[in-house]
Amino acid sequence: MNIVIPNLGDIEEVEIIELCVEPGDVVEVNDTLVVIESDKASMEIPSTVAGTVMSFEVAVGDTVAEGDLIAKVEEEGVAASDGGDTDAVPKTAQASVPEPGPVQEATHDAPPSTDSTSSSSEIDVLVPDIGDAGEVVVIEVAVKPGDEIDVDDLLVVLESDKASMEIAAEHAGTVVSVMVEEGHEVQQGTHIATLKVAQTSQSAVVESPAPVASPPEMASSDSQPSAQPAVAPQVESTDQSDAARRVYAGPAVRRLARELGVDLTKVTGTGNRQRITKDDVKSHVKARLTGEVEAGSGGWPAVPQIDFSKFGPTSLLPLTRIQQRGADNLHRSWVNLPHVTQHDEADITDLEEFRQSLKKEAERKGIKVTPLAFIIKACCHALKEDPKFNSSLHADGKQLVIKDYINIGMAVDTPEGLVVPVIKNANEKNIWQLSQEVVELSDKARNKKLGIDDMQGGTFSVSSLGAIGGTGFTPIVNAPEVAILGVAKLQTKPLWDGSNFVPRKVLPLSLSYDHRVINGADGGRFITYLAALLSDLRRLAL
Ligand code: CAO
Repeated sequence: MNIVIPNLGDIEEVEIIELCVEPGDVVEVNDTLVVIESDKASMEIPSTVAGTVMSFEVAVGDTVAEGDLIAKVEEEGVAASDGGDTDAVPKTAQASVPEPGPVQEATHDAPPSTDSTSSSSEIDVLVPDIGDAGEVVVIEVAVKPGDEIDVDDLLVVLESDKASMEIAAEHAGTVVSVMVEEGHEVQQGTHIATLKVAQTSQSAVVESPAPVASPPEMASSDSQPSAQPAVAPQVESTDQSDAARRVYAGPAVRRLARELGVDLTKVTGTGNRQRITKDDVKSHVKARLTGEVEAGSGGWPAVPQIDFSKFGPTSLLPLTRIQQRGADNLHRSWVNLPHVTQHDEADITDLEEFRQSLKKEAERKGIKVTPLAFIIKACCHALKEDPKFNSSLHADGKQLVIKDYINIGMAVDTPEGLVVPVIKNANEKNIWQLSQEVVELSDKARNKKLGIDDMQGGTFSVSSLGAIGGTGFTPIVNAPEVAILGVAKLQTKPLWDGSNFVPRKVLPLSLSYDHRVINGADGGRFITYLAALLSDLRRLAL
């Protein structure tokens, strides 16, 4: 049986980067024979028959195209001379391997992706052939309507219970609409997004291929985590003589590694042929945390791993996806940003009186007004006063990106975990509008109705634990923002008015900031100004 290169979609040539077996080896159906790689991704070519590998017709480094002969496999029970030299295209996508098949087949098999009702330059992006994965979950939506995208820019990330895959744009252009949200379940053919392509050939419009999906855990020879949010692994050295330095990991794994600051060359892969899986990356991080990784390899101080069952019964409580992602984000911020937290108190006796006086009017309007709306309003004023707090540190570490808009992220406690929806252009909204948006966004958060857009673009965050309690806490900055305000529970305290102690309503404030961007004096001025605004609302009119 001749094994040939299968349909590669619109990829013309690929390189052989690995021969996985040797002549004489006995293989089963779906055993990988070779790994090929394009400039977008790599994929395995399995044997379609069980038998003995007679010969390889290619060598590592060869460039091959669809239909090229790779290997000859003598089928079990079929004599070599029986004319069994028929070409066999591996049917990876239909095989019962535990991972989706190569994207190129998906591309080929995907329904025509042109929306017949839309203009000729609009292309519908569909979920490609995902093998036997059935339904997969959208775990990340990387674009929103209006975004300009380039070829290979990431659109969405899908995840099955076995692996994740990235769907990238095949055309440069503009995102017209995004049909899916995080958490949506999709399957082959599901409409993901519509793109308006900037420039496309006639054939691309008429028969536009589905986007290139990088199959999970696809091997790649990329030996360096990319600094860019690259979608597909970049082809670098494929030097087989130095196999130990090769990094075998798919795009999703590379992304995770980048997010966690993991050098993939230091990770031991446990997948097929030492391919690095997400679990490997996580185990590596755990090992670093527990000091199992050798000293000097960038490990953090060790946290001992303890068998708690030695001391009594234990059980495992799985974390929700939101909790897991939140943990990653908080950890990333905590280890990357030098945090300082500054505390102060605002006398909001007058604010509370005013707020109570609004109750009837608020009821008529159907709006619930809590102190939070005033706090957000005051934050907007303070951010205008010192725009450094409304900035992000530029990647070069030498300048600040000052944002002219003010979008306030609001921490919301939900049964699934902490989420931070964003009140856009909060500085342009009045107390009624802010109050309404606080309620709307927290309702959406608790009902799992937040869209990606609701959670993007924050420039400063507020975390209010006021209704719950506490006298103060140290919130973690929601990086790449540079500051966050924590609000604790209002208390009535005796304050000295110059001649007497009088009962006043005092609100504890805790401002955490990135000390690379904000120094203590800035922090002191910001929180003092904020407290002054809340203590005397007339100042908001200045
Ligand atoms: N002190 C005392 N009472 C307060 C208060 C404060 N600082 N802030 C709010 N309250 C009161 C409200 O006035 C309301 O009382 P009334 O109904 O009598 O007016 C009550 O507490 C409940 O408020 P709420 O929680 O419904 O509304 P909110 O606007 O204060 O907060 C939200 C909304 C979404 C921020 C909040 O519900 C929430 O989820 N907070 C948790 C945030 C969190 O988990 N942060 C930690 C993240 S780690 O940094």
